[in-house]
Amino acid sequence: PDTPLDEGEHEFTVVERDPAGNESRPSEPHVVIVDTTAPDQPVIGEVIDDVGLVQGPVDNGESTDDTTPTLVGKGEPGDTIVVIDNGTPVGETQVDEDGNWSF
Ligand SMILES: [Ca+2]
Repeated sequence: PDTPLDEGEHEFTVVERDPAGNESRPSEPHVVIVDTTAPDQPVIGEVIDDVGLVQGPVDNGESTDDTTPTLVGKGEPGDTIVVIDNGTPVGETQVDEDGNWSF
């Protein structure tokens, strides 16, 4: 399109016209959803330690002996959560249909 599409759902169809001016029936629709809005700022709900004598949630700034703690939180279903450790991405996980994610 010459004009950028608005945010939201766009149902495209096409019609073919020959040099004599005969037009086909319209094509089956093809729906495209334009989404240029960033998700809300996410929150790390909890970090869980499941190793050793002391287990359970690890508070912000607290120590743990679990070298593979589990991070959990909420998000928009279908979105991807990118986990970043000291500025370096270390993995990704999907937000499930109930809005929960875990890594
Ligand atoms: Ca522990």
